[in-house]
Amino acid sequence: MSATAPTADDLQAAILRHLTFTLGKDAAHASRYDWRMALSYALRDLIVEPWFSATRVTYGEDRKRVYYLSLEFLIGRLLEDVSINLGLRDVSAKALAALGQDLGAVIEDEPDAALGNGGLGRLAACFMESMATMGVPAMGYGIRYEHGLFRQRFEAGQQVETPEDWLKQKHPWEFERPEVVYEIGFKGHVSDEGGRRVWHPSESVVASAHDTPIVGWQGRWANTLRLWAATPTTMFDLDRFNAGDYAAAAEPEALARTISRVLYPDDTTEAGKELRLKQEYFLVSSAVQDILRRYRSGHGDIRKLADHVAIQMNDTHPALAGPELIRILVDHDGLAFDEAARIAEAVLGYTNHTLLPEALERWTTWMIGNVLPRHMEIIGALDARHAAAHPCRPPGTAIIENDQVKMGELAFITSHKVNGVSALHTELVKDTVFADLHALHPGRIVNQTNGITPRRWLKLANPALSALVTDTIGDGWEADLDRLEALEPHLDDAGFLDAYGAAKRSNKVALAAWVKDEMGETLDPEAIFDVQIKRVHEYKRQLLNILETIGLWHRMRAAPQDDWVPRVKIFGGKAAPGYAVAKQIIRLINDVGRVVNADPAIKGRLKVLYPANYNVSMAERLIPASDLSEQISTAGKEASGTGNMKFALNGAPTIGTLDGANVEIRDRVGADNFFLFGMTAPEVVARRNVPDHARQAIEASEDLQVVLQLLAEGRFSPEEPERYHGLLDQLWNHDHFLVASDYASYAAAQREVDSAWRDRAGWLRMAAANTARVGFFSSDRTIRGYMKDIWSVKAAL
Ligand code: 26W
Repeated sequence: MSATAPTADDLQAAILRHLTFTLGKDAAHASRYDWRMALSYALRDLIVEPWFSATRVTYGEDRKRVYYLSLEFLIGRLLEDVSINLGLRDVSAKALAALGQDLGAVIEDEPDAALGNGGLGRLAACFMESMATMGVPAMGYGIRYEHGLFRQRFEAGQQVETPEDWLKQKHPWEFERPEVVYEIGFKGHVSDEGGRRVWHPSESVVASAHDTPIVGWQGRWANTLRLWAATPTTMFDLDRFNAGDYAAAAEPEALARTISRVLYPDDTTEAGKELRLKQEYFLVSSAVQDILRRYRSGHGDIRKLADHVAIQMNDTHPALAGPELIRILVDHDGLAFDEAARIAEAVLGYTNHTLLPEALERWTTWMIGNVLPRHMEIIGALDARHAAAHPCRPPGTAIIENDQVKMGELAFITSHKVNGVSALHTELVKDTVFADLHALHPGRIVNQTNGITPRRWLKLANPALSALVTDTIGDGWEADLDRLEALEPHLDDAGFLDAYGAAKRSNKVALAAWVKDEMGETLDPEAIFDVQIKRVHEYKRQLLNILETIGLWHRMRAAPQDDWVPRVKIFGGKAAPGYAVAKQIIRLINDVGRVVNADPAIKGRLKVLYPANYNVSMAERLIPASDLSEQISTAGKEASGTGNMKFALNGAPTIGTLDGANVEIRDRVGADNFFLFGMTAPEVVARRNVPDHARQAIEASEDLQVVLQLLAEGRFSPEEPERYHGLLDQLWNHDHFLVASDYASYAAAQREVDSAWRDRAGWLRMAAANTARVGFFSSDRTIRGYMKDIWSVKAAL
């Protein structure tokens, strides 16, 4: 950022200039939207210089670049994040105040850019911010969905989805790039011409670029997030229009735009829909064409591509990048197939984010053969090449099996490095889903434990705690999170712990005020704010949480005179629209909340809340006000989790299983600062083989039997007593995610939480120890790992 940071007066002038000349609004008639846009443009102006200089340095020093390909970037809001990274949050507040505006209200006016489902998409957003903060020459490639993840509201406790439309208002953070366009072909046929294979697509759309600068901490560098929008090759069919067939005239455009119209809301089950495949290829082809155009503009020898380009595939969704790169190198550059495949392997890296079988993408050879005939040929050739190189490879390692193209195997075989996202997950990737390929390619699988950006998830979300940290250990931790260790000596300082508790309490009071406004419920800030926020899925076991809550409610009613520790249970999360069981679980939580929250017998000592439409902005509001972090997935199922890191950083100890990154969090914060329960991953596998494991567990637990009986008799759905009989049947007779078998251990851990809470100083020390010891989980550290182990890239700062 320019030498002298702008003063509040400078910024005020810039805001007024944009209000007047960019928005054409008189301050006297400006709306909150206008003020937000004016401030956004004023701050955006200050990003341009570090953005341009980053590009100049990268070109000037011919630096190797990282290209991060992802179908999802769960960015959230940008205004406050940009103001903080430019060090201008307070200056912005002053400038707006001088203009009679409140920064908080202006910030709230910005819609979330909800271009993702959950963990995978948010990780991509944290990575982009970390790479900009560290000065890594990088570019993110994604799709500019017109509609992000659906809006969630509840009708009688049931999730109802409505289209999200973040672009109904202008998006101030992007620059349109009408000159950056690529034609993307689909379908058609492949012919032989002069010994070369030539693809003749029968359909095509145009990908046009929209660039959003992502500025890093202290505004020293900014990278580009390039999002592609689909537009028609032919805008408008005039003949049909003149013939009065207006709909038909507009059809080409409508059809083309369909490709970037909406984000697929599934986060674990592959849709298998042609449109999804087209979205994946649309992203991959526009990105690879853009990467090669940029490379060729400064380099002659395409064989040296891997020295200058690293491409990371965020799960299998961009796995067509390999075949697309090889297509261009063979069909356009005339390279031999084997050489093209070697270049692709040296360029590509693949990150696996899940072991769930239903999430591993498999496209039928028919579907790929139909939509991408030339790529199907190349995939076949890649498989043959791999078979030739490994004659005794087990059949499961093949890319094509049973008329299906396994995108995991394709991504693995076309990459020089494959990584898992936590230590446990990476071991499970080696031992299960890619065990045979691991044996064939030892050393290809590496671990890169996930991380989160401390700028958004502490500095922005929790100013009270951030100020205390800076007061205690000085600043600098924002870009070097290991410095939090300097808090260690203060863990036994009563004054520090009081201040720590005061910061947490101020966040809880603020949240209670918001809940009062939004939901009309009164919260006791002295209660434990016990929070489970994430996508709703059976493996994440929101069901276990609500069943234990019913048990607690029942015991409170049975002994209202007892000195119960007050508890506020907060749930947040969306279910994929087609995921019926997850929707039933949401409905159950709301049904239980309706009964518990209105129950005078427990005198408000237990509340169950489910604020609708959980998203990045809501996470920023809930996490700083949380006391307990629910990370209770069936061991072996949550690849990493990143919410777990955000809670620990903000002083909410974890109640959790040894799953994903929980294992590493517990190792670092210490076993006595973590409420562990449940089976380990190997125990889960063993327990599954016990016939009737659920029935046995239920019969062994009085508490659980009482809970299930209340459900069976419709205690929370008097208007439809049998409403949860399906869920109960699942539990008694399947319970694939071992809710029943882990129930007693979970309930016992919750009682440990209650007794720990009674020791105020002890709890505060535990919370502060979490903050002090999770510096490792900064996404800056994660990116350093990728740079060293996968991309061989140096930072420019
Ligand atoms: C094809 C449909 C689909 C869409 C998204 C399948 C799978 C996904 C993602 C891989 C699901 C996801 O978000 N996985 C989460 O990734 C996080 C970042 O690595 C991890 O922290 C979570 O544990 C993992 O569930």
